[in-house]
Amino acid sequence: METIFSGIQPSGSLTLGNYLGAMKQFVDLQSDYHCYFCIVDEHAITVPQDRLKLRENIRSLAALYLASGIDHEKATLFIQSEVPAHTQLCWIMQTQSYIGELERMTQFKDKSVGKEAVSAALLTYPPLMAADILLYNTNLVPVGNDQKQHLELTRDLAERFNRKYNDIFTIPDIRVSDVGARIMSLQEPTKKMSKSDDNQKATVYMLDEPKRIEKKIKSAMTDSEGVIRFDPKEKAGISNLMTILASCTNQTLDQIEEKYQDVGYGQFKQEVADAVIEVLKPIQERYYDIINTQELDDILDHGAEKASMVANKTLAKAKKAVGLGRVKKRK
Ligand code: ATP
Ligand code: LTN
Repeated sequence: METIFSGIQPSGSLTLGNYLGAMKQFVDLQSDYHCYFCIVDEHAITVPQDRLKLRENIRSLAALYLASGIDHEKATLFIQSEVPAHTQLCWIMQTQSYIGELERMTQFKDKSVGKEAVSAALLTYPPLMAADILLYNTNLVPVGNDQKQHLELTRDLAERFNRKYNDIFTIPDIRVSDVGARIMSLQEPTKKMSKSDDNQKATVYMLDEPKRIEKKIKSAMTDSEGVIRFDPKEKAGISNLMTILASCTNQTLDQIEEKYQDVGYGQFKQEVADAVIEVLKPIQERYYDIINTQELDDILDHGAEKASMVANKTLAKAKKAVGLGRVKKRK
């Protein structure tokens, strides 16, 4: 069986974008692959975080993985900072990374533009991501569209390392889903829906109450043409709502275009809201059942243990390949 690794940052409350672009796919994949799903808290602190909020977000994210349908008996669910091999291999991967290529990353540029002080860790975010993936001999990484560039760099770094030292790392393939790969902001539909957006109206959170979801979708930005047609350039708002509906109801964009030919925006928005609520409601119910239980801690403890066993083996090989530490004599 092939191996999948993916991670989500506990940098805020999860959004509908995170669910449709990431988690929903993870759930579908867990039966066919060996899966590692990680709460990447060390990535989250590359930008300032409130420590109490971060703690809360880490636990909440773990519960949302399970509530969305991740089965801890099939997949390994764990917290990045509880497996020290990630930062250790990251250091080695940093030695293989050029400052120029890191500075060219779109995410780095976006998150550092206009800022006076930017952490060095924001720049070295991709080698940590490469370490995450390479530690588990990962074959496939499912991510949203925005992470493609980081994945391409991971492949470059792994190939560079393998050429220079030993063939230690498996070169991972990227998997971006077609529908739901990029859910856009409800208020500025040319920008992606993001959990760190300051405008609450722009984002549907996975834990938003049904009434709030309905209100947000009803006030989503659209256009004045009055036609439901997929055209992300000219009709970004309507196209985004179509993507959301397609992804929530497993319909194609063509099917939606056909079905809503003679329907007004008001009714269309209502149907989008209903579809989103239907997807999120059962997840929310399971979330509140799990969030305060010891079982959640047990699952995360067990996950970190299982992940460490595999990660430490790869780390040992990489250290040996570059000549770190000692070769211990057997007694
Ligand atoms: P932040 O806003 O803090 O940078 P984020 O909301 O973009 O975070 P991440 O933790 O970076 O979320 O991403 C987790 C996963 O969710 C990734 O696979 C990412 O590609 C996916 N994802 C995030 N936002 C969206 C979106 N709007 N549409 C589709 N997928 C998304
Ligand atoms: N950078 C990713 C989160 C992430 C990740 C990973 C995704 C960290 N490590 C390894 C896939 C594989 C993000 O911001 N979405």
